[in-house]
This record gives sequence, C-alpha cells and structure tokens, in this order.
Amino acid sequence: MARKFFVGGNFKMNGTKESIKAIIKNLNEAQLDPNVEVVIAPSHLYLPIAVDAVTASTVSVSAQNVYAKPNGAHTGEVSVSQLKDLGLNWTITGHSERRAGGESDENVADKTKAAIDGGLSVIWCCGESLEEREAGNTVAVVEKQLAALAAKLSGNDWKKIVIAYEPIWAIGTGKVATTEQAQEVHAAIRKWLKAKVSDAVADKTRILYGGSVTAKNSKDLAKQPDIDGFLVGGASLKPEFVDIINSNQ
Ligand code: G2H
Repeated sequence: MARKFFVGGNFKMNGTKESIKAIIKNLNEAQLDPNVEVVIAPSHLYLPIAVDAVTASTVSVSAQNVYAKPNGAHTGEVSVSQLKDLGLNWTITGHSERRAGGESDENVADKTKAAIDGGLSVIWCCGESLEEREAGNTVAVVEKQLAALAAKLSGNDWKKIVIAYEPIWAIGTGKVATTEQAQEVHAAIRKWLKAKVSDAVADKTRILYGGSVTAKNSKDLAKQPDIDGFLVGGASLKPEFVDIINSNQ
C-alpha cells in the first residue's frame, strides 16, 4: 500500500501573530500537491490563531508538545484534552530539543500514549547525536527509542503514529544527512517495525526525515524508498515550504 506523503512544519519558538497568519495565508493560497498531508506546528500560544486561519483542506494544525497527565496542578503544561478542545488532532512528541531538556525515552513514550488515548495523532521524533553516530551507534540509539515507545503502544495505536527521524547533528545546522545516510536509518526503522511490531505496521507507518530540510535537498530525499516525507523546521517559516511540500511530484 502506498504511504501518503507527509510534510510537517515545526515552527519551534518562532513567529508572531502576524507572521504566523502570513505563513498560513501563503499556504492557503498556494497550489499544494493534493496528495500530500501537511501539518504545521506553531507554539501553543498561537494554536487558536492557526486553527482559525487554515482554510487549505490538506493542512492541519499540531502542537509541538503535550503533557501526559489529564489535568491538575502541572504549571505551564498543556493537556491532550485541552488540545482537543481547540480542535487539534495532532501533536509532536520527543523532539530532540525537548529530549535535551530532560525528557527520557519513557517520558516521551508516556506522553505519546496519552496523546493517542485522548484522540490525537502523533509525530514521534527520534534520532542520534553526532557522538553516537561517530561511535557507530546510530541504529542502536534509534532502536532503543523505538523499543521504549513500542512497550507502551498496542497494535492499533501505530495507526496514529508518524515517525520523524531527525539526526541531532543535522538539526538547524545546515548539515543535512546525505540521502544515503537518511535512507539507511529509515530502512533500519522499517526493518525494526517489521521484526518487533508487525508487517502491516512496517508497511503502513510513515517515516519522515528531519534536519536542515530545504527546497534544495528535499527532492532527492523524497525519492528514497523509505522516506515518506519531512519534518521541517527553519524552512517551514519561509515561502520555500511550499516547494518542500510539493517535492514528491
Ligand atoms: C529538525 C527540524 C524540524 P530544521 O528539528 O523539526 O528543524 O529543519 O531547522 O533542522
């Protein structure tokens, strides 16, 4: 079964009311490939503005993070039900910038499970540091992150997961992984899903590449058999995001 191409825009801690409305206006007015699922993730503060502004039928809005507990005394956190209350159907979990701030593989798995149980789909991120890559541990690191996730998920939960492989050394650095480096890890992730979860999950789960994706490198990356789209940071704030969305044509 062909996997629908997926492009996420992770705005990170960037933007203002006006700039986010302008990015969305650009997306609404662009000729977007109708066969691509697009999900944009502004800061929590701007989620209501984004939800109201999106009119393009292939574009949805995501949070960048969510908390695992349903409610209560958790200052500064945002719950799954609060995101649902805004009309959202997506969140990112486990971005390396949050893992670097102390989120463990288990914390990420817990919030991913809570998100799915509460009705959200999840862009779940994984990836290795430069040190881990240079030590030859890339696949082992990603498999450990996957194992922590798989321990919390049931078979059907995988339908709500999109995996984003983001080598930390390629994030925001301008150092994109080569198409071969990215494809190699994507194939290893799919092989792991086949061995540890099921043939169907391996076949159907979208695996995105993230890390300095631009309109210049996206077309070659999109041709790789196990790359099903992108999670884009910096370039999602620019007009070239449209070219990245359309790079699978
Ligand atoms: C990786 C990516 C988006 P950038 O974090 O998640 O960011 O494209 O800026 O490297």
